[in-house]
Order: sequence, then structure tokens, then C-alpha cells
Amino acid sequence: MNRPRKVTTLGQFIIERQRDFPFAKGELSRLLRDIGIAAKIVNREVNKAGLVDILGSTGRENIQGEDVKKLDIFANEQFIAALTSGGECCVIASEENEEIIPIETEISKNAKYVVMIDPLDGSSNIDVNVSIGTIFSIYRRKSLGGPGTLEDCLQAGTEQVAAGYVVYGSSTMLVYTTGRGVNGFTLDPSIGEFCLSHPEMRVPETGVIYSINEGNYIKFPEGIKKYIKYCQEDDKATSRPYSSRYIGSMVADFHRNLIKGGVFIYPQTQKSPNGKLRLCYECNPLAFIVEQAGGKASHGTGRILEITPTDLHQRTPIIIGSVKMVEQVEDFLRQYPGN
Ligand code: P6P
Repeated sequence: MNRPRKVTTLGQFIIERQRDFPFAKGELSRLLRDIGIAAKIVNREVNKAGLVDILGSTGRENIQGEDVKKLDIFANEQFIAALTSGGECCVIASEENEEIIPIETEISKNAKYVVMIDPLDGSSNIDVNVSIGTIFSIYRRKSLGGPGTLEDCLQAGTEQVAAGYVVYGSSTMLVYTTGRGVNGFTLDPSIGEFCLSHPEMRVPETGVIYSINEGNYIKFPEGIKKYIKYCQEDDKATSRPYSSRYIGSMVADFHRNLIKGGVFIYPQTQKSPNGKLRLCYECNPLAFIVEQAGGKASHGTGRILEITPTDLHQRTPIIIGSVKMVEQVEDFLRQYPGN
């Protein structure tokens, strides 16, 4: 008789792993569950975006000067509501909000945690049915009590206690780490639960996929141009030419490389001297995850996680994925300096 496959839900997994933290009283567990609940609500709207009046633009621009999509706003509101009502978060910083969102409710007055979030990354892909994602990072507060502060939000990535992302794709997955490995959960719509599907994820130490917007080639630093040409050379011994894969949604590109191996690069260009992607709620969480999975995340000359932020929305160049591929890009940048 086929024994039924053991299903471990996200909630069960979080509780089981809570034992890894002897002094934990369950606050981080509840915080992660709050995020999981909001992700399920966002997923429901993402999956029917073509059917309800949630497609398209709001006609507004965010602080990045980017067109704000209705689903961006919906997702932001859902995560803020879940984190505010959950009582474990003292302050939120969101890609959609210029300033921090201090949580001042009675239930949160002793909250220990800080959440940095990009509620819906890749939103330009919403209207064309391409995968999008949520990215989050969790820190312990530094301030002593009451609503959290800007200083609580401007911590180096090495201080993260947890990080994760949700990819709304052919299936919806939540992948996260608390510093003891990386685990992936796939949403089973029939029971409305994220179920463990990718235990102990490890990124292959090398790969044959490079992911970069080659439309910006002319503006790239010399070392990046040389690396792109290296990827395109015909050399069977090193499995080249590599495959170029670029979805235009960082979470989707990152997730594919995490599973298959590869490198994602968003370098600085003359137009964007610090690159495009944001340090606090895009690069740091994915850097924590990739390092926990045995990969690497660099800004070109050092670890992403060691950057001390000075602004909530500051950007950084990023080279992230299989450790040997990231190191090779760093080598090309050293060998061919200059823009
Ligand atoms: P470009 C989406 O807007 C995003 O922030 C990332 O998800 C994605 O990797 C990048 O920007 C795409 O930027 O300039 O290549 O369109």
C-alpha cells in the first residue's frame, strides 16, 4: 500500500525548527507565519489579476520614479496590515513608502523585530503574466522600546535574523532562511497551505546560465563587457557558450539560478552609478539566502551583506549566485577595471 506522503506545512516546519533557538519564545515564528498569510492573500489577487480591476497603473509614481501598479499597492497594504496586526514587528520599511512605518499599536509595544520588504518586485511584468515576487528581510530591533526607528532599519545585512522571498510563478513558492539553511515551500491551493517541497536548498557551485540585461551593454563597466563575451565564447571544456536567461523579475531570475546554478548581474552603469537594485529589501535578503545555500553575493569588490546602509532606498551593484561564477565576474572586474 502506498503510504501517504508526509506533508509538512510552513507553520509546522516553523514550530519544529523553533527548537533550534532555545531562547526563542515564538515571536519570530509568529512573524514568519504572518508573512506567509499575507503572501497567500497576495497570491490570490496575483492569480486573478487579469479578471479584476487590479491590473494596470495607478497613474502615480513611487519614490523611485517608477510607475505604481494597482497590485503593488494592494500587496503593500496586505503585508503592512499582517505585520501590524501580528504584534511582532516594531517598524516596517517598504519599497513603496518613502519613510519608515513605525508600528504604534498596543499589541506591538514590546515587538522585537524589524521588517524590510519589497511587497511586489517586478511589477512591470504583472500585466503580461510573467512571474513576480515579494522579498523580505528581518532584523532584531536595536532601539529599546516603543515604535521602531530609522536606525533599526539601517543595519548591515550581516545582522539579518531571517530573510525570504515569495515567487508567484507557475506555482507559488516561499523560500526563507533563519541562518540555518534554506528551505522552500510550495503553495498547495487545495489546502491553502505552503508545504515543504525543497528542503535544505543548495545552489550548485557553478552553472551555465548568466542573467543580465544586455540591452545596457554599452553602458556596462569594461569587466562586465569582457565577462559577457567570455560567456558567449565556444569552449566545450568549460560548457560555453552559456545560456542567457533574463526574466526582468529579480526574484524569478534568482530562484531559477538558486535551483539550477547560474549568476545574476545588475551592475552599475553610467546612468545608474550605484546600479538599480535596492540594498535593504532586495539585495540583502537574497544575499543572506544565497550565502546560506552555499552561494555568493558581491557588489563587485566585496560582500553585499557587509555594506552598512545610510539610506532606506539606496542601491547597489549586485553579482549573485553560484560561488565560482560570482568569483569569476569579480576576477574580470579586477582584470579589466574602469567603465
Ligand atoms: P531592467 C524589476 O523592476 C526590478 O526591480 C527587478 O526585479 C529586475 O531584476 C530589474 O528591476 C529589471 O530591471 O532595467 O533590466 O528592466
